[in-house]
Amino acid sequence: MSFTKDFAWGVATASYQIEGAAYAADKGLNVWDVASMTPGRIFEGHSGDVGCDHYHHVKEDVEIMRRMGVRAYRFSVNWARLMPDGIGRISEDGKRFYLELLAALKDAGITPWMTLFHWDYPYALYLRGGWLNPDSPAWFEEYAGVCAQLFGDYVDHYILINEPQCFIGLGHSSGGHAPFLKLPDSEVLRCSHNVLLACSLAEKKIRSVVHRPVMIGTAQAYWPALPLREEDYELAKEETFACHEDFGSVNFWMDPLVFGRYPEQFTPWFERNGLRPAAADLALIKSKLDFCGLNTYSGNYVTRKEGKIVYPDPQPTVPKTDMRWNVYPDSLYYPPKYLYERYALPIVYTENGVALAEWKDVNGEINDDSRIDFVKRYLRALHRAAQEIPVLGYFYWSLMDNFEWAEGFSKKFGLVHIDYQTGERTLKKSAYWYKKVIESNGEEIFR
Ligand code: GCO
Repeated sequence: MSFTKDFAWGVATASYQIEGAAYAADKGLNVWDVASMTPGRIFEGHSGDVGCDHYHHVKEDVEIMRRMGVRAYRFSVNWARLMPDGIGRISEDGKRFYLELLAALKDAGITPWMTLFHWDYPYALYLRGGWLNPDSPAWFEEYAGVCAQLFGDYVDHYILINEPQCFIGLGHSSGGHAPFLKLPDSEVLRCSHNVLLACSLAEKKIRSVVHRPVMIGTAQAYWPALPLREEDYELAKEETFACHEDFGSVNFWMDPLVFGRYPEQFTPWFERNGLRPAAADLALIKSKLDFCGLNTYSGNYVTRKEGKIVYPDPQPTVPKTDMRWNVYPDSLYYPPKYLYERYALPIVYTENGVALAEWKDVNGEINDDSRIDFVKRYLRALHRAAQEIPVLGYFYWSLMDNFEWAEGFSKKFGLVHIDYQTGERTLKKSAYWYKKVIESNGEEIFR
């Protein structure tokens, strides 16, 4: 058995991480543009002002994907590039840029998967309270409608938001990402609720604007508990869905969207923090999602010892990526099953990949064998899952080295190396290997 014939073999990027051109034409600022102006927030003062400069290399980057045989490309729209004030006015330049990208993808035979929001929140809306503002769902709905209207002829696959766990959890609660807020849980829960309302309004809006069947989902940061032994499966699943009183769980976000209710185990936490969601809100939040998009890099093993739940520390032999994330290929086997059992939605790996400490060698090559090994191991696990549950696609994070948020350009996830001085693109050994994976519809991972 192999991956389905129309499996979406893809690569992923996000606007702020690759576009650069932060001050092009009438683009509005976003919270990451502004965050990078404050010293101490981002590694060695890096910013996405220029970075990979994808804005000026868009044709070349699509050509690279074509050469790699990529079938699907997940990218995001920079909200304030398209709508400088977040709502109202549309930028002609922003519109032109994304239409140019979409036309190039079409020529190259690559299916676009468009993320509406990958963290670069318009600064103009942030100044009006951002996700705390009760109007924020309607702002997002308007923006989603504009995207559907302008790009709907090209786009059948929509990812409403990327990783609410991070832009809300890290961005508004623990303060490690833009807008670098440390709000009390009561306020962060309001933000979260508005994000869910925003998703549901956007989902309905897109379907009403694009008059044909489209696929709509979200991309969730999913860092699951893994069964140490086969018999720990149910325990690991329960732990994954438990309330840890933070914003990191996947069911905290997915249950309301799929079932129209928050997970029961979260109620005591909500009550302590004054969140009493109105029944009408929950009915509205319930959305029609077509797939469950997941971003997974690793997880934590769990087991039971003498009746107690324990998370054993990894053995020193466990390989770690340059993010210090443990290489646990099981993360792509058990966890998609937990979610399919819960939501009965087909799974899409909207992100998976590895950061390595690497550089161009004296011959101008990047022989990233460890990346090939990482993807091979994770894809073997996913292949095993795909024998049991529907899996529609896999997007390697990322097409190119890019701006890794607070880590700046210090972490390299790309299949393509970027020289940030010259803008030169160089395919790494893994890019050629991934091409073979795609051409063989996955058979290459068993070689
Ligand atoms: C996220 C984002 C990506 C990251 C990637 C590697 O998960 O943080 O979706 O933008 O760059 O996951 O950390």
